[in-house]
Amino acid sequence: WGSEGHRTVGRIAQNFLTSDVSNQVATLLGPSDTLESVSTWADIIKRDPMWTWSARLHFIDTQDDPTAVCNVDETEIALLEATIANYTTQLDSSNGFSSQERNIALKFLTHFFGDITQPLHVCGKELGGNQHLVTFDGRSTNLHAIWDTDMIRKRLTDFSSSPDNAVEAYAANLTDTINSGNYKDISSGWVSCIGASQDAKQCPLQWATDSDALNCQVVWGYVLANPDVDLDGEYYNSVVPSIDLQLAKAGYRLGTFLNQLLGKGG
Ligand code: DCM
Ligand code: DCM
Ligand code: DCM
Ligand code: ZN
Ligand code: ZN
Repeated sequence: WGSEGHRTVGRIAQNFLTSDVSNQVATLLGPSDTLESVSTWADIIKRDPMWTWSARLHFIDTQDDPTAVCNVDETEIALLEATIANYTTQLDSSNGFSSQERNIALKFLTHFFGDITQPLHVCGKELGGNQHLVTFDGRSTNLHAIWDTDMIRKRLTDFSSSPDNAVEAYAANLTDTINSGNYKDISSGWVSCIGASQDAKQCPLQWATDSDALNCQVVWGYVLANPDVDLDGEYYNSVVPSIDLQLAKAGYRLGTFLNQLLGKGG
């Protein structure tokens, strides 16, 4: 996701933190930061020579062939799974990592919980759609960019004409939908692997597989069938429910995960 998507995820997660965990997060991040503000840190630093090794962690080039095959296998997820496991260990207060190490672990986890729900970040076709040129709102761009950024920016205009307020309002709307709206009965399924601590290592595979399933129809179906159509119209309308759902999943998972990891009496 682009910055608006990641900020929405961070803000939804923040809405679900218990007061104890919220205080721990505030201490770890420092007085000027929140899960929303640090959610884009991993994208900002990935081009710094010191951090270029981390750029490959934002996506998985699966052997997808939409609309026929959209699957993630154990080998493809292995690096991201190990990364999430390592940063989970570093963030856990019982393992003796410094507050600076824990701060960095929290920032990476906040970001990767977001990117794993962007379907094109778990799709190998045309470098996750980066090479698939499309038209959106009269402009030439690519499929990856409209999923990361353009379609979320358009969605945000439903919530506020001020871009600064829109992320907050969108996150509040998705939070309400999880608590008492259309996601109420399905949200427990999004986090079931987090509760099952023995299987916590399986979460990245489950989540990437869930995201990748969208590639075969929702993401690529219309695009491949209608190569010259501006995606700002019918296509945008057809995918908005999936964008809402994916951002809500990421935020709810992150909040639930932090409550479990940091809230265990420490
Ligand atoms: N980004 C950037 N420079 C680029 C491409 C992307 O700063 N040339 C930033 C803007 C987006 C974010 O990265 O918010 C998206 O990251 P990714 O393209 O890894 O999803
Ligand atoms: N921290 C960090 N990088 C930053 C800001 C803070 O690693 N840019 C770490 C240092 C502290 C913790 O986060 O251990 C809390 O920060 P603060 O000193 O701002 O409360
Ligand atoms: N990306 C991806 N799959 C790839 C290459 C890149 O999902 N095989 C993502 C990372 C960024 C965006 O596409 O979000 C643009 O990548 P870059 O900024 O590296 O061009
Ligand atoms: Zn991207
Ligand atoms: Zn990223």
